[in-house]
Amino acid sequence: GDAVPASQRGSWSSFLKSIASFSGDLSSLTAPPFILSPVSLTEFPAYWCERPDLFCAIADAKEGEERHLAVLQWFLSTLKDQYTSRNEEMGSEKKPLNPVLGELFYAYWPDKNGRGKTTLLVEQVSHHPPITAYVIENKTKGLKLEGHNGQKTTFSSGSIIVKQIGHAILTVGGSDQYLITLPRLRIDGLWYGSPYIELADSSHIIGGGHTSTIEYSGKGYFSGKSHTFKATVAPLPGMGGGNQLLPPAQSSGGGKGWFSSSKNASSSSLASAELVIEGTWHETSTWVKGVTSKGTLTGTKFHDVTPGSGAKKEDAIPVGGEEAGAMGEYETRKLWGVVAKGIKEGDFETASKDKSRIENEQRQKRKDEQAAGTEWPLKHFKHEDSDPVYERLGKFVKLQPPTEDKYTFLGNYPATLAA
Ligand code: 0T9
Repeated sequence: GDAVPASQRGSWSSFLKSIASFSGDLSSLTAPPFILSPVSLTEFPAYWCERPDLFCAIADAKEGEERHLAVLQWFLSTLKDQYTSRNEEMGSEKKPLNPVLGELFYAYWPDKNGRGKTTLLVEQVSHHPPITAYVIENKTKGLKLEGHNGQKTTFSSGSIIVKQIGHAILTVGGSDQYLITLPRLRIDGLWYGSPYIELADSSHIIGGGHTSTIEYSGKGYFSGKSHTFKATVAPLPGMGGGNQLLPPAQSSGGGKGWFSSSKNASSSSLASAELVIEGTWHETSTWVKGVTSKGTLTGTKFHDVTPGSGAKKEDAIPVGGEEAGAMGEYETRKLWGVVAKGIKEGDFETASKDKSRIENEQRQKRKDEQAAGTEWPLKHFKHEDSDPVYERLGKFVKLQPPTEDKYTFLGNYPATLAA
């Protein structure tokens, strides 16, 4: 069936034509009303922590293999929220509001069962191209996730291909660091006006003496099923810290070591120590090769985000209104308030009028800055041209590009988040 309202067919097909003849920054193209989302991209980093119990479990896991697997389990469990939640909540993928430079989103997940408060601070650090920087922190657990996100889009045989720019770094206890890279997206279903995301290629988690390579595929690929992945976890010898690969002679023995319960006990090749998990990222996954330091887990469940599963979803509580004080006009829900209300209530005239007002004001600000020879100052982050942690950890899987920009959080939490 066709999800495009009859009255918007013309504007949808011209929108598709403009996408097809365009590459780079899709966010600035004007789309027909039925495909608009009332939510700005500055709210998206909340997806990283909508299952705070899994995030906090990382801190409780033993450094090394066990913690690396906790990071992988949390990461996989964020994918459903990151990439299918608009379909579930709004019927299809929608075009998010394109954040303005300096736009802010502050939110938190409250303390529960002694896990402590988890805070989220987001700032739009670039408008052209759009780049969003964020920090998610739980001081009680000693967890900090810092990252930034941008997109490079192209069009290929009816689909939008989105290459994600940026990465995230998770720090546990101040020094145990994990580099997280981001998958490629393919937006399908455009022709019928019901876009959805499929993940493609691969992404990595590197840290804790291990590396995870997560390969993604969809309908018509190796398994034929949507939202399929295969994660391969391998130890990184010589990385220091965490579980290192020990030759069999030095292994502790007793059935719990890397090799003792495997058929290849005499081999010290990396491949024999590999762990493999397969499944669908929006549902569940299973250990396919599960000889871990905790015993043999082959055949048992690895992650589960189906409704009613253990990994509960909790929406972030936004800090706004009175409390937002210092954010002023730049608080995302305040800035886009009229536009969002218009989109939700079908009053697209009001929505587009206010959207134009915001965009014109922004253009004027940039002109004024140029005339004055000044630049918009970032509030919470400092831009750097390279990221030493990305460079150091990325070498293990020969990441391309070999370095990336970095947005370093200045640590200047507003009082409302610090408490
Ligand atoms: C980081 C996420 C990202 C942002 C969005 C591609 C996209 C903008 C970026 C990558 C988050 O961690 C995860 C989820 C969804 C991604 C968005 C989906 C999407 O369609 C938009 C792009 C810019 C469009 O709006 C394309 C036009 C639209 C009509 C298709 C629905």
